[in-house]
Amino acid sequence: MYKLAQEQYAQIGIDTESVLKSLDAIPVSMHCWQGDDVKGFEGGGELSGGIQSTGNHPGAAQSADELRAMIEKAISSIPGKTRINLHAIYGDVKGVDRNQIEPKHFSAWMDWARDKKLGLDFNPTMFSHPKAADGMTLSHPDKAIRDFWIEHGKRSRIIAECFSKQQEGDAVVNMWIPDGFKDCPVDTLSPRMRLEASLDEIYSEKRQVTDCVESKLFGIGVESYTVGSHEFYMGYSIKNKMALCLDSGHFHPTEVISAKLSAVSLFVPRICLHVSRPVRWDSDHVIALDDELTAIAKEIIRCGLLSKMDIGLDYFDGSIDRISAWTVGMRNMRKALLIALLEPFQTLKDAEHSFDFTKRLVMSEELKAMPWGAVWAEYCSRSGVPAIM
Ligand code: RNT
Ligand code: ZN
Repeated sequence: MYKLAQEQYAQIGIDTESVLKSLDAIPVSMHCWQGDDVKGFEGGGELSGGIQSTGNHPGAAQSADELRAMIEKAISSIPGKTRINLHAIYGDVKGVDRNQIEPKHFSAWMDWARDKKLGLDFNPTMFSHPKAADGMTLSHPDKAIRDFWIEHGKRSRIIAECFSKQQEGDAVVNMWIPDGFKDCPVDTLSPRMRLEASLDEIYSEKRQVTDCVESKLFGIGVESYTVGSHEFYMGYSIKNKMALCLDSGHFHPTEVISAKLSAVSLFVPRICLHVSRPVRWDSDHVIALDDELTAIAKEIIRCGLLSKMDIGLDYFDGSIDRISAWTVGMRNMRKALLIALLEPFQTLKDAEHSFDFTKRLVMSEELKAMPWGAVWAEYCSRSGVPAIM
């Protein structure tokens, strides 16, 4: 099947062998928090911050060792270069408050990652904590609370710098905070001024990491106003020449991140993705191989953005087997990238540049029936993972 597919793609000018090489080299960062419904290992505490994992499927990880074993199992079905995205609550942090975390609390993860040749990324955890109970962290009016979270942010960057030093590719440190209001605020400016000042302090020391800020539209109980909105972080990342994180679930329901990539790429040095699947709200369903996922991958490839992107996944479904949730999502991300790489982009581009929109449409539609599945199966078997699950 692969031989036939290879011939068919050669006819439209696509060399499947070089496509497979490119595909295999694209890193995709797998979020650790799918393994235990974003609970972490501090011991106790409810998930807060307007996000929610629903479902009660058995098998959520109860310890870091269990989580690592689950990740290893997932990776055995995932081809290509995988990174692991950690949150601060996943270290050996029982009894350690967020403003006390140190690299030593993540040494088990670092040893494991070195052994498995996996890159690590990091996220400060600015939710599910008594000091986030007012629904405000870095933008809180109380300086003591802001300082607590600033300290957490600084320490997160120190930990991530240790990751960068032991691996290929700097660790991404993604900053997402839940701050906002359920009902309409009167003063929308002051919290944003405080957030900007807090961030400036967190980033005041230079570190060998990819600093990244993640915007959001709303969360549960934070429906009316989010301090770190898209405009806020778009502006902040441009001004401070840092990476912007676009999460597929963080915009209005008909607004898609695939439509934002080319424009944003002109103004920020890096773009990180939290690829997710919002169903009517930021529900964080497992990503499916749907039109938007394919569109995201096509935009990345067509615009030549790979070298300035960090692709990560962000979803959490507790109603199904959690290891399968990872493998389905990770394989779908790679399938979408494969479909995008197999596109005779130059031919389509030439048609468009000469205003031959008929050819553009005819080709685009015909391409949908090309045998990319045979190329995928070949890729999986060469990578030593199952072609069919
Ligand atoms: C929340 C953000 C954030 C979290 C993770 C757990 O809406 O998407 O990225 O999902 O940090
Ligand atoms: Zn996210």
